[in-house]
Amino acid sequence: MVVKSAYMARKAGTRDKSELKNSGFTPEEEIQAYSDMLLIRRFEEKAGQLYGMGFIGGFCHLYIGQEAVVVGLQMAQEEGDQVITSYRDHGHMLASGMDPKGVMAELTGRRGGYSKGKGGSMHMFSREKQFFGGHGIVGAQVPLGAGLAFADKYKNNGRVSFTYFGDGAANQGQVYETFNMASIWKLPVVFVIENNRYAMGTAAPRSTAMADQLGARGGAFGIPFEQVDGMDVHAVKEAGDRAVEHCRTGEGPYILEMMTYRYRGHSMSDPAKYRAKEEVQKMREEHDPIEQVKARIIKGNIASEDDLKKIDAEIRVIVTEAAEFAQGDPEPDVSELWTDIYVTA
Ligand SMILES: Cc1ncc(C[n+]2csc(CCOP(=O)(O)OP(=O)(O)O)c2C)c(N)n1
Ligand SMILES: [Mg+2]
Repeated sequence: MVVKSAYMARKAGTRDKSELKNSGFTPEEEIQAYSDMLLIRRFEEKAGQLYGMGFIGGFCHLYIGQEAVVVGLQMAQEEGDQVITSYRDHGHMLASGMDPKGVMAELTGRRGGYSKGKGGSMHMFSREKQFFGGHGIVGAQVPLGAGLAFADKYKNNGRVSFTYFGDGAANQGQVYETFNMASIWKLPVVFVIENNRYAMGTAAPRSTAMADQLGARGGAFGIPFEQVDGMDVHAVKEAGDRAVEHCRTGEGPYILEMMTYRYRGHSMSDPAKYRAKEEVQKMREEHDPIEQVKARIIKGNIASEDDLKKIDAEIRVIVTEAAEFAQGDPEPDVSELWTDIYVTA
C-alpha cells in the first residue's frame, strides 16, 4: 500500500480538506494521524540526540507524548487557519506543514533554518504555513493569538486562530485579559490549553487552583469550554470540529483543555526528579497516543504491522535527511548579525 503522511501530502499539494469533515476517522485518516504523530516523535527523538551531541545550543523543549493534541487539531483546521504557541513548538510546526529540514536547521542555528539560524528552537515562524511562533515568554502568545483572530474578524476572512498555551501559562494575568476581550468582541479563536500536568518542575496542583479544570476558567467570561482526552487523537479531532464550527459561525471564542502528558523533561537540561519514573512509564504503556492509533489500525485491518513499519522507515528517512541538512548547512554570516531585526513596511 502507498502511504503518505499529511506532511508529505501537503508538500505535494494533494491534501483534500473536504475529506476531513466527518467525525470518526476514515482508514486514510487513521493512517494520516499515525504518520503525522510519528513524524513528530521521530523528529523530537532526533532533536534530542543532536542536542546531546552539541549541535543544538540553548533551550530545547520536546513535545514527545503530546503529539495527539496538535495532530488532531490540525485535522480539524482548514487551509489559512493560524497557529501560535509557546516554546514547545516543534510539533506545531511540523503539523502546520513546515519542512522538517528548515525546522531542524533552525534548531542547529543554520542558514537554511526558518529564521535563517538566528531564532533557534523557540523563535521560528512561517507566514506561508500560517505558523506565528514559537514564544519564549510564558503566556505571551495568548494575546497575540487573539490579535490574529481580531485581524480575521476585521477582514471577515472566515479564518480561525488556534492559540495554544500550557497549564502553567494559564496562571498568567494576560490570559484573562485576553479571554475578556475575545469574548466581548466574539473573536474566532480556539484557546487550546495543553494541560500536561507540569510547569517546569512544578506539578500543576502545587501552583494552580483547580488544576484539572483549567478550561472552566473560561466560564467566567461566557466562553464555552470542553475538557478533552488529549492522548486520543479521535477525541481531539472531534472536539476540534466543534470548536471550529463555533468560531467559524461567528459565535466567538472556544476553549479546549487538552489533558495530556510530556514524557521528557521540561527542557533538555531537566533531570525530571520531581516525578516518579513509574508515572511516566504508566502513561507510556497505557495511554500513548501513537500506540492507541496503531492498535486501532491493526484491529480494524486498516494496515498490517509491516505496513506500519514501512511508514516508520519512510519517516526515519525524512528525519535523517533533516538532521544531515541541519548539520551540514553553514551558520549565518557575521554580516547577518544586524539584519531581520525590524520589519520595514
Ligand atoms: C513570563 C515567564 N515566566 C517564567 C518563565 C520561565 N518558564 C519557562 S517555561 C515555564 C513553565 C511553563 O509551563 P506550562 O505553561 O505548563 O508549559 P509546558 O512547559 O508544560 O509546555 C516557566 C515558568 C518564562 N519563560 N516566562
Ligand atoms: Mg505544562
